Amino acid sequence: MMFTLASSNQNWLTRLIFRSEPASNAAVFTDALFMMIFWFSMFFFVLLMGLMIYWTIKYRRRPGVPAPVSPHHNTPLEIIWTVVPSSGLLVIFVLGFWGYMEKVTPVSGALELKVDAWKWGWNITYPNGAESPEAQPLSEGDWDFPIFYVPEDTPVSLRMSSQDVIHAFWIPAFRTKMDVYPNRYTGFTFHTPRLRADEFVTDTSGDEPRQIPGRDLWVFCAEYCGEEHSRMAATLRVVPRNVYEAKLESFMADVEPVELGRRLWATRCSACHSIDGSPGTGPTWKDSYGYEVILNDGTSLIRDANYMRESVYVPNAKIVAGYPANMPSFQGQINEQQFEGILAFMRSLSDRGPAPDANGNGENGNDNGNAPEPSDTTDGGEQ
Ligand code: HEC
Ligand SMILES: [Cu+2]
Repeated sequence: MMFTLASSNQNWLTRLIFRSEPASNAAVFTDALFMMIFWFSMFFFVLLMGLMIYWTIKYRRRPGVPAPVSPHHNTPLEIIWTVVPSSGLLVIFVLGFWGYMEKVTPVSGALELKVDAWKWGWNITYPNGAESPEAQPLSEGDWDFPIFYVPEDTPVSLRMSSQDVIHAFWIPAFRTKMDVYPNRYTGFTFHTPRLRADEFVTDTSGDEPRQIPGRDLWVFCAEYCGEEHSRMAATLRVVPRNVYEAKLESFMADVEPVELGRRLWATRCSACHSIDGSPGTGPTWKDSYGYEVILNDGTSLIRDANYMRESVYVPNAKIVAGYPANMPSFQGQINEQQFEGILAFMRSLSDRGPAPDANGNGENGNDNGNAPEPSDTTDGGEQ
């Protein structure tokens, strides 16, 4: 490409407009094209307004001076003022289309990441099925948002879909955003920057925070998607390849079911389900497992493992009274091991459902008999 990161030099104007350094060659190209359109428009604005003001004054009505007859046609002039600006527009179109194609065309050998969007969060699944459990606030005192690791100097292709409404995956430093739809894949490709020797980020995943080579780029949702839209953010962390590979291994290493459940809750359920009893879009998980729930058809049952499983995979089968039926299905999103983790986590939050490993309950995965209350009432509720 003719514009590369090396040729990027920001001045006060580009800093004012773009706010952040471009982090890829495609971003440098986008900035250059934007500035070209800016100066193109500026040139014609100043030219036309200048001539207009000059002529308004020069040919103003003066007493005793008869109004000059205006010429009504001049073919050479009309050709010039049509052809010159249109060829400028043609150049803008060709460059814009070219830049767009560079971004949306998948590159062979690119790292393929699956991006999931939902109200209100992002998740990225790596090719080996790993998911990053790490999170950090974007600014001091803010919520935690997930951190997604990508290796430096590598082409990355995103395959994105939404579980509910339309979102838009936006990485400002790449000057690229793309809508994310339910029931359809979209995506774009970018080349991650090569790190400079002086770039470090803080890795808080261990016992002690430590500095590792890396660069954090912001990710936002660029489509207004509901009340927590502004909190639909994440960090894209560019790290050296060996750090990236070590991270993927650690994500895949065995995690305790309760911990796995907590991570999944934090990244995928916490927008709607609290764990401290406070109300949300969905019912809280505190003291939920093992307790009675009243459904919107007036029946009731005791929340057990099968009910929880159905709620996750077929959420509309039973709707809790007083709540909207807007929980997305996690069919195909949450696998068996992950569901076991969520169940263990929910049980650990309830005084009627100690986690299976807490006192040996539920080790066989069969939940019958674990509910402390007799569960006969369930039958009436379920028909
Ligand atoms: C967009 C908001 C939203 C998200 C995200 C969400 N849920 Fe829900 N959930 C709801 C709503 C609303 C209900 C109540 C209506 C119903 O029963 O479907 C509910 C109900 C449930 C129930 C039944 C709860 C009860 O008290 O009886 C379970 C279990 C559940 N969700 C699990 C999950 C899990 C696990 C996740 C994450 C993997 C999740 N939900 C993510 C909105 C959400
Ligand atoms: Cu969104």
